[in-house]
Amino acid sequence: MTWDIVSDSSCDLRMASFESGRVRFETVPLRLQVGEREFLDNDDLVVPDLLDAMNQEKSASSTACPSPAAFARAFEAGDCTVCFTISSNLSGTYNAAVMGREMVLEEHPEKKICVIDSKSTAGAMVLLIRKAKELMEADETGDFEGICDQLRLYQAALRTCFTLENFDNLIKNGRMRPLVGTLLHSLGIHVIADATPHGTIHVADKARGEVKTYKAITALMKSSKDCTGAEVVISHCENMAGALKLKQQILEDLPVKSVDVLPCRGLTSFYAMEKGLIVGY
Ligand code: X90
Repeated sequence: MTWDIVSDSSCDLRMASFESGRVRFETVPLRLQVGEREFLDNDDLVVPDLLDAMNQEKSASSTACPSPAAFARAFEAGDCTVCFTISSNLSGTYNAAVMGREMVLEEHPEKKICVIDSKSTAGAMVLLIRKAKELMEADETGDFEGICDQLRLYQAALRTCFTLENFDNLIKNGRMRPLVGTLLHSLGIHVIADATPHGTIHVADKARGEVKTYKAITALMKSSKDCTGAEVVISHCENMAGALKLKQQILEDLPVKSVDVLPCRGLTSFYAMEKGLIVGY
């Protein structure tokens, strides 16, 4: 019996950085359309090339979820598969995965496939993938349903918040309501947003200056749940320096267990844009 984890590419974890003797990991890429150019968000995508293309392009850019067939191909590979997707309130990816599951089960009713809506993206999905890997590697009885139940509970306990220099792509593509006050950015004010329990985006706070922004993020994290022993994953869009400062602030302010930093892949780079920081915990 083989264990598989499938995720869409918004998870920010690259296939090449996953290691396990027992569990296979595959990401199904979203597509990023920048003017006439299409970028497939696979391990080969070079984020600075994507950002350059976005900076040069005047016409509208957009993204598209994977097809059900792309998920079906990924699901056919394993006996027991858990799949995580970006919030179904932000993307059609979850629906595509559910349809891909149905396609595979028609042909192979013996396969076990569970699709979980992360109600988030990025770091929260990394944490779900990590937990799934741990549970699968430790499994001795083939308790697929038990593992899925634990992952659903873990999903519900995870939180996400983020701060971006630029919310244009989220707003232009209808993933977020326009911000009030367009002068915010020029005044050095940073907007801090978080994921609602339904997986939609909510503007939570504003802060002026870098230090105050990071402190406001840790205050938001503290008020959102008890962070004792929490694992935190920061993904950054070409902003390692900011990610490391935020990590330091989190370690100073909160009793978390760990803070990992990783670069955004294509989809989250497209929306977070340069300097964006996304925190899953
Ligand atoms: O189907 C598609 O084309 C994909 C659409 C994705 C839209 C939004 C991605 C935002 C990623 C900001 C972090 C947001 C975390 C909040 C989760 C509720 C970058």
